[in-house]
Amino acid sequence: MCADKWINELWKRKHHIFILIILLFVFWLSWHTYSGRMWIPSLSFYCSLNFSDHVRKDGSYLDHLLEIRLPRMNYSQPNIMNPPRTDVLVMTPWFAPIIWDGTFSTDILNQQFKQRDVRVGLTLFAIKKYVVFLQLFLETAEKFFMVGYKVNYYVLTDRPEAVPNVTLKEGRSVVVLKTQSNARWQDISMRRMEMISLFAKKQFIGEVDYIVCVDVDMKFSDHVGVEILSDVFGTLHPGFYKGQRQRFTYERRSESQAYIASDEGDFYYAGGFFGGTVEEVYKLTNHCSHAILTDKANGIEAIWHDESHLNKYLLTHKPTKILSPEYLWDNNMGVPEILKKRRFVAVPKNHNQIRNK
Ligand code: UD2
Repeated sequence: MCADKWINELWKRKHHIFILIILLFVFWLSWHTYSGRMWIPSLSFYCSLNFSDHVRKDGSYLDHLLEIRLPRMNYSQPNIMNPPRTDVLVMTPWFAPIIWDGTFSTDILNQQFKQRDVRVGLTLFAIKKYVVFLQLFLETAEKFFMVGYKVNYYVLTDRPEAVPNVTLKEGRSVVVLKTQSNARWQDISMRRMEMISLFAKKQFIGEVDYIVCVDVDMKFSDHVGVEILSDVFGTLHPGFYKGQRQRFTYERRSESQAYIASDEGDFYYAGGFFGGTVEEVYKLTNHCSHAILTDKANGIEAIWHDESHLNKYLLTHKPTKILSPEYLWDNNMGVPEILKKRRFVAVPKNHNQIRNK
């Protein structure tokens, strides 16, 4: 008797139950299409199943992959017996290329990257007085940085009203992201890791393919293009590219998360120029910001702040490309013979006048 009543009730509500089942089915399928990108887009799984595991298994997505096909091109043949650079290391022991002038063809790379229609984000922190560097930075970036590509300059600043109005080429924009300031310059520098990881997750992932993270007290003075792009890249510090690992200014106190022993280390990377795909930059910055917080909780601050943590990360997670000091030079160091180009150069600053102001 009781069961009959139940069945009757259910039958009356059959439409509701049907809708509920459909919703549960959609939820279940979209859960399986979740891939670490955004949850909401994954609900549109009917149109884009690219990242779904079960679709990967069936392999049909292979038929829709973008084909990069180079046109007939005119360039000099690579010569095995005559390498373009013999004066510098151009490859690491883990087969990551080191980018020096003469080692790449901009024409070939542009053909490849243009067909992929890559979008590049550049993060730029201008907190407190550092807004004074923005004008020159942006003007020179428009001349030399990723010319011909879609670029978002993400300017993170506590003074949005001080961001200059620079004329930009088509497809390029300045995106001002208001952020807090810190009392100490060391904290401002270190907090960049946290802020980049937060915005990578919340914004960059939906807007660009690669993120390039640089210091603002710099200017471009020569071509910096897609030759720098790779999953994760770091840049050789101009002060240490020739040095022995024992002499690198890594963090040497074992209590710090950034600790590197004196018999370890490949290169000394500069804190002022690194990047990669949004996913890899998220991993890097999220890792470093947690390491910085752990240090803080343990009452220790790494000797060169975020740069020390970056060096530790790139030791244990080898970069897939390395930029030579052409990509981060300081004219106080003169111009050695091996440096054919100075592409991105420090703008002289008076530390006392600019820091903590
Ligand atoms: C080196 C590194 C830098 C960082 C720092 C850590 C290079 C070229 N630079 O730079 O990346 O690792 O050491 O000690 O390798 N900033 C502000 N407002 C401030 C202070 C800093 O916006 O008040 C931002 C700004 O983007 C600046 C960056 O933080 O370019 C790094 O600060 P810095 O340039 O004063 O540090 P520096 O020259 O010691």
